[in-house]
Amino acid sequence: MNAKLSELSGTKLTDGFHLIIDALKLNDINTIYGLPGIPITDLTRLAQAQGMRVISFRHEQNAGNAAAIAGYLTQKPGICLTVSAPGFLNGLTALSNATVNCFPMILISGSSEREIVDLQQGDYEEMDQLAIAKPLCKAAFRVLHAKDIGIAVARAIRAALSGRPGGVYLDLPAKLFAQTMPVATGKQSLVKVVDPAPKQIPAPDAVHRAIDLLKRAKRPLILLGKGAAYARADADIRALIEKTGIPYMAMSMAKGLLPDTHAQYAGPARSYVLAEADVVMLVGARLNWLLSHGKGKVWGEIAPDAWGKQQFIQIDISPTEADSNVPIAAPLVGDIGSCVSALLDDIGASWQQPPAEWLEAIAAQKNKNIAKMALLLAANPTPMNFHSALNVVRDIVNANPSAMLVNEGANALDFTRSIVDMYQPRKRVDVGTWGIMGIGMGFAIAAAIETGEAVIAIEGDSAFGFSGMEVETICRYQLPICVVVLNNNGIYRGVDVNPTGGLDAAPTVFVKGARYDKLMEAFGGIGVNVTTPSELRQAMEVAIKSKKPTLINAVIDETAGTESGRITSLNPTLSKDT
Ligand code: ADP
Ligand code: TZD
Ligand code: MG
Repeated sequence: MNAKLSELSGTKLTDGFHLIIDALKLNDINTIYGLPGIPITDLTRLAQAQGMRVISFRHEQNAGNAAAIAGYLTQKPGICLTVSAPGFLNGLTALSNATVNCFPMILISGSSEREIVDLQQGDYEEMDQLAIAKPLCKAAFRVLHAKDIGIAVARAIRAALSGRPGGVYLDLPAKLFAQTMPVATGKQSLVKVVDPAPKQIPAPDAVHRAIDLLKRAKRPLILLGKGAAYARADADIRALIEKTGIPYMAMSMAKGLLPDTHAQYAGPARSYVLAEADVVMLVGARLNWLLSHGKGKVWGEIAPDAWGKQQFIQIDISPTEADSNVPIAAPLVGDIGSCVSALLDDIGASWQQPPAEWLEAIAAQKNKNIAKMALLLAANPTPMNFHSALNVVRDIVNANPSAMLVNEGANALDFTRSIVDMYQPRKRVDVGTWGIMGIGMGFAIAAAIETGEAVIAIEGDSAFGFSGMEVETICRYQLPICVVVLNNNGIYRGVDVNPTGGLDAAPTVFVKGARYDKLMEAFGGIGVNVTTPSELRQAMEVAIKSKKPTLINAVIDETAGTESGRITSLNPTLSKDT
């Protein structure tokens, strides 16, 4: 029925714009991270008018990263909204990264007219976006008729959240938005998704098998990954660890699931326990490159061939994760909440603590490493180095345990991960599975929006550059974000020279003495330049207290970093003969 006819007959109409917003709101999705333009400008306006929070970014990749981490932090898919072709492609990196990291997210992009795109007749921002998105995310859908919007949004939500979470692409051709239908029919077409992430209960024999193996272990270890943090089974995970007395390790985003100061935390003895454990129980962590594929190299350090002889229990929602790198003796397939609670039921009252020999060996190793680190942290060299700067951050996080910590860079990442203790679950978000640069400001913005907590972003100067323009967004929304740029004049270090003697700087080196703090001042935020730990401490304390957008340019010794941070071993080296 066209608009005129409906007016005549008195039927009120709705359109594609309204239906999309109604469908999201019906499913308790109330925030959109995006960037306006044809054909979705009115969608952003209408969303705001209808009471949704619309956070408008300067580049879609940052909006996409914001949506992705919002998904991780809330267990609801984060929404990123972009224009067609280039905007879509800008968002796609974030969608793909979300999928790789198992973060639930939906990228909604406007697209050009199907008829023109399919005949390749050169429409405005023409691109077959659905085909491009498909291999890079968990699921991709296109909606051609307004009556299908409800079901499409439902499918997208279910695909993002169920099983292993991930990124979903929703393609909305421009014509869809203006399509109308009677309000009542439109309402009926919407779907409230029931139980979008159904529990997956593990099989009892798989639970017994896991417990059996754990009981026989002489040197057991529990390894928590970000899947465990995402699952929000915090109390049961803690109970399992404390009841069994088994030492545990946390992957970077699982830090704080139990406080890093917990007596059973083996983090400071990482290399030792990874090499020496005989049975390792993985809880929402994959045996990918971050764990040397379970085969024996730990962050570049070659462990004795113990890894090959280790036995694994793996708790994961994805059945095909088991045996992906090494044989898994006891796969436990299900959601982490159900699996951990089944394990707790099964261990019974008469659990034997792990052999004292193992616990003592870990404690000795841990104490040795902590003492070594304490010396480095206490030193106060000039210029400031990563350790003396991060010693301050460590204290600030200790004093503000509910603050969110965002972290990217190479040395800036690796040192922060090992120096800054976390105390609460899901407070640390970082470069994740890909080790991707550019998540910084997007993650920081969504962390502030979704949690309402103060956010501390510890950034390498290179890492910061990937999303630095979003300081304007931070100022515009007046977010309580304190960005600390650990500025060592470049990628890894600032000391490389151009071997030809030419005028171009070496590829890893930036403008010396750059003042990133001025960037924040340009938009009305607080910028501070610091060269000593006490100046850094003062500036961070003021920032956290004031909740004002702040950027601290922390001048770090440009010789302090190492190539690739702590993953030097992954770097192919030049042959000496070439
Ligand atoms: P990390 O990088 O911290 O080691 P990974 O991203 O490699 O963590 O692994 C996370 C794992 O957690 C993935 O294999 C994913 O399938 C799994 N996972 C995510 N959510 C759940 C859940 N609710 N229950 C069970 N497994 C989950
Ligand atoms: N591009 C993208 C998207 N991701 C990447 N990981 C890289 C490039 C390569 N890369 C790293 O792995 S770390 C890094 C780059 C460019 C920056 C390191 O420099 P930094 O940190 O200033 O951020 P440090 O403290 O100087 O090591
Ligand atoms: Mg740097």
